[in-house]
Amino acid sequence: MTRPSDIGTAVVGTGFIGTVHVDALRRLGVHVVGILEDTPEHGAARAAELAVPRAYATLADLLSDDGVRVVHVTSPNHLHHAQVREILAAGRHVVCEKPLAMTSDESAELVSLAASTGLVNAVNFNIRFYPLNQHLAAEIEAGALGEVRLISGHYLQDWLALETDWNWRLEPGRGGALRAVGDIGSHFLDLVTFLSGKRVLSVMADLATFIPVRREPRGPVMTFSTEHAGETVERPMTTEDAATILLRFENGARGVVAISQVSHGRKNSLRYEIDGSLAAAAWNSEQPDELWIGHRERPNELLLRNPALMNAAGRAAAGLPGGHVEGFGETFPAHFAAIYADVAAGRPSERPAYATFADGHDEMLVGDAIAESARSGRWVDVHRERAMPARAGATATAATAATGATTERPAETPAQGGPA
Ligand code: SOE
Repeated sequence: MTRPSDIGTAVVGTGFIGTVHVDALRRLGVHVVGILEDTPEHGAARAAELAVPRAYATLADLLSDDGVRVVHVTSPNHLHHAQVREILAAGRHVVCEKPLAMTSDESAELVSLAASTGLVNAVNFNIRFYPLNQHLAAEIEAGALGEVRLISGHYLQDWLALETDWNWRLEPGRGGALRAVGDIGSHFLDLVTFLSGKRVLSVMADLATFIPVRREPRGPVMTFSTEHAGETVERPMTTEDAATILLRFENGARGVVAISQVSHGRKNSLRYEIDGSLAAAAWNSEQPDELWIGHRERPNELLLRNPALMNAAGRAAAGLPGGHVEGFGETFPAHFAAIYADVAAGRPSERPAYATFADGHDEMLVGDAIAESARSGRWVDVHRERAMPARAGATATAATAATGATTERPAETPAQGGPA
């Protein structure tokens, strides 16, 4: 029986999120054998700071290490496609930060490659793995809310609210043509699709660039950095600071979401409300241990994350007893535990609870529709007619065969009592 400590893993990129990956892997007991950075010197410095045994000079150097079975890709978005393709070709399982690629053509190729290898492939939509989101997804699948009718919410941040705020995501050549939508809108859309089990069929989107010229500082800047000292250079912006999007889901449900990285005071605020025919549920990522349950004919409820009151899916993602608040950092070990169970088995499970490349590709297709709608000012359907192989091991329905994406969840034991 393979245990996490038997699995050697390497991490590409050690910025804000890459460091979170390293920490989470260590909490699981996975052996982080090395890291790769943009230069050997930077890699050596970061390996020393993170107490990681090796700093590789190149990706080829990393892949020549037989002790590496899994590679986590947390480099800037424009590097994902080429790096993931090389990693799969070298027979390694891969966890890639979102968005999976820069374009849906790139992500389609990665889905096909992953399916042909049978390797475990995941996209880091970690927000699925707050315990109450895992719990709610299983409750909705068991019918606790009835038929999902309306999904509303937002994902708001303020770390790019000043014209002097800078990050590689502001450069389309490194972050992609969609910035706020690609970076955090993708989290919201993946999450509500996972929770509801319904995919987005069409969108009506409006994008806004409120800061048309920003001031790029000389030298590197970390994500969420607030240092603005030194000389800067004016840079015209072509990507969106914010988006307002109407959604239609495959069961007829409707949705509306606001996405923004210029909303003062909202540090990392994802909120959703899911209104069903029998009940409703709402959640706030800045108070992640609380799930609001709405009722018409009895008092509303507030479920505090508590393994004793959650279903099997919620319990599996929880690491601490009720009252010991779990947050953003804990979603990574919960997420990776699900992925590494498949790594230990040597292949993807039937219907993973984590987002696979097929799910990451589906988000790219939704992004294409959002960009097209913003250009045309019209409703645009998500174009899933592209023939995609069913994912290795996945039970692809007719709908998912088109993209290989599925929103079905692992079969759950019936809800273990307690509120939805
Ligand atoms: C920046 O918007 C960022 O780090 C995203 O890239 C992450 O995916 C999100 O979880 C937090 O904010």
